[in-house]
Amino acid sequence: MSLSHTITSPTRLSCGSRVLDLSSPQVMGILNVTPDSFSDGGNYTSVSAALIHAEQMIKAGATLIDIGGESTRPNAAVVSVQEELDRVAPVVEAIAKRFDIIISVDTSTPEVMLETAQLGAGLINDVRSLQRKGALTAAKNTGLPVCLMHMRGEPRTMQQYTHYDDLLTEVKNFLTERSNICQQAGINKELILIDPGFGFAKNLHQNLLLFRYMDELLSLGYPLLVGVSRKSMIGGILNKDVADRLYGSLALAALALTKGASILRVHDVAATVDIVKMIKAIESAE
Ligand code: 8Y4
Repeated sequence: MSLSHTITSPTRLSCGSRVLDLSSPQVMGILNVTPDSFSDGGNYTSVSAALIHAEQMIKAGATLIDIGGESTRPNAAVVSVQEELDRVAPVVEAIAKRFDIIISVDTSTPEVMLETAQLGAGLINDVRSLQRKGALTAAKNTGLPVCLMHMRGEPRTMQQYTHYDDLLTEVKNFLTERSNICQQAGINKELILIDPGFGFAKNLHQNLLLFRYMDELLSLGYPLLVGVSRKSMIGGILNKDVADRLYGSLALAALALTKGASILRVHDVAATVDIVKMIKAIESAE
């Protein structure tokens, strides 16, 4: 038995007014709210489209919905605080009013953390690990759990920072440092999740290697969130466009579960939930 098997992380995550049961893996559905050029995200069309998408994912078995208003694509436009708020807040508010679901807000912006927490958000998913000015304090003041993700640089520059002497150790050290800083800022250890950050400042080989050994991150003692759905590491192996990456995504979802992931961040909720149920059934057979 390896050491990681003896290290535990919390099985109940307090997400504002709701509790997430992490005694078995959970599926986080990705809600797209990136608006087209005719819509500002806060209008009726985009809110109702988001509600329809959210309802589908909830019916399919998602227990969290991740909502983001800033694209992390390398060439994406910079979004102002007001723009981000205008996109995300109406959607968070509408979903919180209608559905019994934990809303994860994909943001690095303190104002967005504070405002969406007021509107019913249950988790802060920050790809910058609370490194933006004011983010640590804002996150602490919401009282919500935070997902700390490994990345280097900024989404627009991160692919310039793919030199590592020892990838796994450096990812581990980064997440250890960020989680320590969170706790020094007053965030309860039980409110921290970690994420290897697949596709963020990593080339194809590094993504594969990190995936293979990600179970070593369990030794840090935090639940692991994994986001690989439709990502380029699948495209790179299968040579398939983003629309044709479902089977590859499901293979990695299954593998991530066997490696101990607690939350899977995915586009294809129904298919992923079937995988979670099958693996649960096998692993609970005596
Ligand atoms: C196709 C599909 C191509 C998806 C690219 C992408 C993560 C995350 C993102 C993640 C956590 C993305 C907000 C990138 N990835 N949050 N966010 N972990 N915690 N790209 O891996 O999905 S956005």
